[in-house]
Amino acid sequence: MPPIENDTGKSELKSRIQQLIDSNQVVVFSKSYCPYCVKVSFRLQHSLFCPEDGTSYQDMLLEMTGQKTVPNVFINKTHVGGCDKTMQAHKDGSLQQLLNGENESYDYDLIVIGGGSGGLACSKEAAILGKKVMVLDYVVPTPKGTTWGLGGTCVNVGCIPKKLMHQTAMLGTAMQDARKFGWEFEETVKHNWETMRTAVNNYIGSLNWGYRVALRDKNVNYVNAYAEFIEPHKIKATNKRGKETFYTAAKFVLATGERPRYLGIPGDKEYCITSDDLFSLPYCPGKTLVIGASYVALECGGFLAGLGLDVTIMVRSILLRGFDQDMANRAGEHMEEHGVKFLRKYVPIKVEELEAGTPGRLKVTAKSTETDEIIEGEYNTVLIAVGRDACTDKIGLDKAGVKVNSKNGKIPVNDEEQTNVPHIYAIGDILEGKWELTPVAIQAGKLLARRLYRGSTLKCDYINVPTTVFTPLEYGSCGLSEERAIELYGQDNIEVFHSLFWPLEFTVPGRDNNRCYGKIICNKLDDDRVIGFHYLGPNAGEVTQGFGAAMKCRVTKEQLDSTIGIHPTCAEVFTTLEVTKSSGGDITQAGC
Ligand code: FAD
Ligand code: NA7
Repeated sequence: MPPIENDTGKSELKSRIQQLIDSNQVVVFSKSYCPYCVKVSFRLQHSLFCPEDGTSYQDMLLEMTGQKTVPNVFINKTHVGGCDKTMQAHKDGSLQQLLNGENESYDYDLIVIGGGSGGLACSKEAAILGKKVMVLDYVVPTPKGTTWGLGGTCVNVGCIPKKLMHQTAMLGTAMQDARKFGWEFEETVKHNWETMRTAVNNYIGSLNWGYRVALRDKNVNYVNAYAEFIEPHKIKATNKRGKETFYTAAKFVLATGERPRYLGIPGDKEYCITSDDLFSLPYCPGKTLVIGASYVALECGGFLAGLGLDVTIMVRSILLRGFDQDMANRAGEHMEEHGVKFLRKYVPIKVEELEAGTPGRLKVTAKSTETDEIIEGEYNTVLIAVGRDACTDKIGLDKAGVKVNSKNGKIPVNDEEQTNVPHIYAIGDILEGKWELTPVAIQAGKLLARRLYRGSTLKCDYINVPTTVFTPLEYGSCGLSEERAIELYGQDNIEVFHSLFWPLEFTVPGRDNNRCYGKIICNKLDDDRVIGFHYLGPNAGEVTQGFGAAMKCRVTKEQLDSTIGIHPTCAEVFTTLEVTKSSGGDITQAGC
């Protein structure tokens, strides 16, 4: 029989399939000659359904379940998936539960713990796919008592306030530039911290509200309570008044994120703040010491300096560990040229209060990592940014049997974000060895829900994830650092092309000549494929996003060379890279 083309035929076929699913405990759509179908039929001890017009059935099943391949298994009206998923369900016991009709005995199909980037994406997608879903989100106040609304780190104490405050700082630079372009305004320009904080926090409030509405619209049950496992399928939820409620679910997704780490030295929790406090600080922090030298430290130190504050960054070893060190140092040099002080190779040992206030005065004692030297300094605010700990130690994972890496509290998962306990999954920042970025958590959460409830097989791809560090001169990257490329492929097998450049908009104000920099790392053994992309300059996120897509398409140096640039832009530098690092050639740029 030819495939069914018209709409009436299609809807008849759909209802025929639905009827089969609804009226049989087990249905295995199959092809008679398929060995995987035979394997599944043997496991289920159930005969196969092999329609004559198999192609039409397969097309319709694709539409209904997202799965085209056979076998396509349904048990008690629930779509199980293909051979692998059925065998997996047999292994983890969920197949037997489905056969016994036990799935209906849980309160929810899915409970998501953590309403941040990953948890919200996953819970909404699962609800869209018709599942009964609950998401629990609860913010434990910081030692300073700071707390916030629904949406997790990114919205409340991460990407969003950080980028808005970075923008505030950039406007300061733009104002200085503006005079050179002929704008005339009063010489005394001041920044008002309270106005910025209120505006940023009002915007965050609108996002918190938007998330609540979105959950309600999609029928996700949102509960503002702290969740912890008490049994593998049961959690206890404690709300802020201490009231305990218990819920069960067939499946769980852990998305509890991370919180800032403290130093464990006298005075840290009493007198210092972290990024969790900074963005809603009710007063201007004043002279600030930032402790730590990664991402969060450099971004916060960068925008505070851009607001005109006296900022010192205490660096234990290197800047931006894990990132390309050539780029990290260039970003750091630019900060230093613009007034940020770096105290290199020191670690704090004690923080004391000299005077209480908003801000008060603090004394910090630090010691050299190389000698016995002890130094002291006075600051209004000390911001600790020495990494973040996964929120996995107080959620009863031992009661559920979920394995955690005891060294860092991270959760190991397979390539389907499944923990060692088959019905418990994990996504986002708590995963071991994965990117700690909002879009990564969102993508993982969405795709997980589709695999669980739509028969999809698409997995989250953690390779070539583009990212940007919003230092005063922004740094965007995708793929490998130069160090990692050398480690993986050997110095002789890679070629690095690079160039300094001077954005046109910097020329009239006469700033930062030949400070911006672009670099690509190519694999000579693979057609000069670009395996590392690095950009230091304005709008790094916007520039890097597009090249990230090109790298997903496995762009080569030749393809970049044959791409016509957009003039006058910064990104065009990547279409004209000629000088190799190994040649030692001149990379300064003059004119276009
Ligand atoms: P989160 O968003 O942290 O959400 C976890 C939620 O679970 C939180 O609300 C938490 O309170 C809650 N929770 C924890 N335990 C429980 C429990 N037992 N019961 C109930 N609820 C619980 N990423 C970017 O992509 N771009 C950026 O520019 C960027 N900037 C950042 C700047 C800063 C200062 C920081 C700190 C992070 C930044 N990130 C950025 C990282 C980004 O915020 C995270 O990768 C992302 O939020 C991770 O999402 P998640 O779902 O794993 O966890
Ligand atoms: P990271 O990336 O874990 O970096 C931690 C930084 O803090 C790093 O520079 C460390 O130096 C430094 N550090 C760690 N412990 C100490 C002590 N005891 N004293 C001084 N300095 C210390 O953390 P971030 O907070 O920047 O970012 C975490 C994630 O949050 C990030 O991936 C984003 O997605 C958001 P080291 O290099 O180890 O010497």
